[in-house]
Amino acid sequence: MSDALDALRVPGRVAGPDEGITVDELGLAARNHAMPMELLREDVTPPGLHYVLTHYDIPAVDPAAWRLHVDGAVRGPVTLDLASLTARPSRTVRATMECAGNGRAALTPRPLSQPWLTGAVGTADWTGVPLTDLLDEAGLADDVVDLVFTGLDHGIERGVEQDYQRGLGVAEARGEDVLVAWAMNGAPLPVQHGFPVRLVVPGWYGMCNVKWLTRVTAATERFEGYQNRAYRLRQESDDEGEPVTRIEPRALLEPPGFPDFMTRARVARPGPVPLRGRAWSGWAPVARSR
Ligand SMILES: Nc1nc2c(c(=O)[nH]1)N[C@H]1C(S)=C(S)[C@@H](COP(=O)(O)O)O[C@H]1N2
Ligand SMILES: [Mo]
Repeated sequence: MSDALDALRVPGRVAGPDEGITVDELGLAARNHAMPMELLREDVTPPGLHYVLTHYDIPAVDPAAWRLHVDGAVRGPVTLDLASLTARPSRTVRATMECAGNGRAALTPRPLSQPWLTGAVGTADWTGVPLTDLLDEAGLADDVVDLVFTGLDHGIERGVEQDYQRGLGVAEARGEDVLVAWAMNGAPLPVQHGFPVRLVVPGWYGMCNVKWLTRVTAATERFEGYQNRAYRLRQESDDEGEPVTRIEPRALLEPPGFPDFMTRARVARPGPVPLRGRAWSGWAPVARSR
């Protein structure tokens, strides 16, 4: 097994100057999908058109057997089944989620990965139990610094075998809009978005929003797992970089006119063409919309 993992322990790389999208990247692009840009016209992304990114396989989850565990440095660990989670007081939060890699296929040089153009974004109404309520029930120890969220999916990244896991600082995790969500747009979560339950951290890039959530572990040391180490903003590949956290301000236009099938080049008839778009930011509300 370790020889097999060693063979997969290849460092990330950027594409050569004339290197096109690789077959591996095509495979990722065919599994995962963007939001069609014309759907920027909708306040809430219609069902099935929210972008999807899944690193490993979509796990098979039996909702009757599923449990959420809140454990680690707590006074009393809590285990909930789906019926007891959904019976608790809930709230609904509208959140625009964006993958930290949105736009990477147009970067020069281009990092090899899921080759997003601009559509790795979507907006949904998420309903769930505020995480802070579950943390209160378990009783966090005073020296907790991070909450670690574990999904039921499992795979390998750069030779590291892992469950999908992300850590989040305790102050951020206690935000009133941070949800252990069991509904998307008023319906059970679609399987590709984390059925039966996912974490939603409004304002943070996608990687924090752990799908197929099964465990929340209170940790007294900073979590240094793969997914927290992997997401860093760097200018050069050997920079130490800065951790990627909240969504940076961004704006995109609804494509005007009508498209050419192959190239997506836009054609508009002569005359005024109103341009509309949307802007979002995970740091502060967008102050002006026109
Ligand atoms: N368990 C698990 N959670 C995950 C992922 C994953 O692969 N596994 N991908 C993350 C990334 S990188 C992004 S951008 C978002 C995508 O969420 P969506 O597919 O619901 O749009 O989920 C995040 N949560
Ligand atoms: Mo992502």
